[in-house]
Amino acid sequence: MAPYTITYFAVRGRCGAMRIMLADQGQEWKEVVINYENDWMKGDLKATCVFGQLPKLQDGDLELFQSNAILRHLGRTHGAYGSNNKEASLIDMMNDGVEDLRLKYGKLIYQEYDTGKDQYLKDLPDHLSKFDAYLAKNKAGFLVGDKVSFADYSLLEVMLNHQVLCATCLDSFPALKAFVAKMSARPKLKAFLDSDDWKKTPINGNGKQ
Ligand code: GTB
Repeated sequence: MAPYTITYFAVRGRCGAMRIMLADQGQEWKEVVINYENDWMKGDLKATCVFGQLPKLQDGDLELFQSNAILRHLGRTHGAYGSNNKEASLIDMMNDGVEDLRLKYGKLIYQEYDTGKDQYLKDLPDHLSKFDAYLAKNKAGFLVGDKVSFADYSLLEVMLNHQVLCATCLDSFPALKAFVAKMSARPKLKAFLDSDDWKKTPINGNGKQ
């Protein structure tokens, strides 16, 4: 039986990275898909959520909200949180950097897609250059240390979304581009990214991408 249950809307959204991580770690999980207009807006699930929002991860008797807390929990559980305290702190730092970009991306998608896309794409290289420079320092091909971490999954997912937004956006960033290619080629991850479960699930809740 799948040890994990993810409860979320029918999008990748804030569950993309955790699904990528579970797939790469060879884990199974169950999806509970919530219809936004009916189940969520008219039902009583929202009132049961700690912050009134999804996603929720159920792991045995642990019920967890906040997507980054979920990533950290899965990182701790599956050995994807560095090899020591120092690496764990650097992984936290990089994941916070990914979160900053994820929030900017979310603002573009949900609030200013029609008016802000040109400016967003002008600003994007500055953000991407920071990840590129950091990755270039680590010959192992991960953000931190010599094994994959939850921050790598999170960065990969945000980069995949950005490649949909702008197919050429990584072209000036060789370390970042190589990172995306190498991560995407990990066998279990590749199988998941090639699956309908991934490909047919919309990236965002408003159809913009
Ligand atoms: N900090 C939290 C985290 O990281 O988990 C943020 C969670 C969050 O923003 N959740 C949104 C939510 O629950 C869903 S992600 N919104 C409902 C509410 O606040 O009442 C964005 C989103 C919006 C809409 C859809 N949709 O229509 O399918 C999908 C995803």
